[in-house]
Amino acid sequence: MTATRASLALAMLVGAVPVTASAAVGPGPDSTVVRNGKNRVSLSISPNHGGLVDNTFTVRWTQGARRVHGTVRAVFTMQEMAMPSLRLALRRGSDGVYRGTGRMLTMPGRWEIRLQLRERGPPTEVAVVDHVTLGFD
Ligand SMILES: [Cu+2]
Repeated sequence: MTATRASLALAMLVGAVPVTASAAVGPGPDSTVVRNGKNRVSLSISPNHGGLVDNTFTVRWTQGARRVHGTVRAVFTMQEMAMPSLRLALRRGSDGVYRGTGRMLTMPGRWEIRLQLRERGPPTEVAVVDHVTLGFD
């Protein structure tokens, strides 16, 4: 049995709205919520394992009481080294929840995950830092 520990260490807002918010979770959780004004974005990662394995990214994005309807993509950038960013388009389900699965956290380390919403006007962006550690028991 392989156990991989990962945590979302820090979440912050960047992008069009000049307000910075932060959230810290851990140790070990795989979900977090970031708020900014009307935007409330929750991100869950399962199983949040590093390496060449699939992870599923689930995003619930609301503005006030409204679920957004635009396109959401996730951009993955490793923090410690120069590697090309990876992009994953999330699909909006009939339940209004965005999901995407892929081999995005390809190495252990610290990943910035930028969630970008395009609906109308300038995109709204939220950034989450995901600290992925491989642990073999
Ligand atoms: Cu790397």
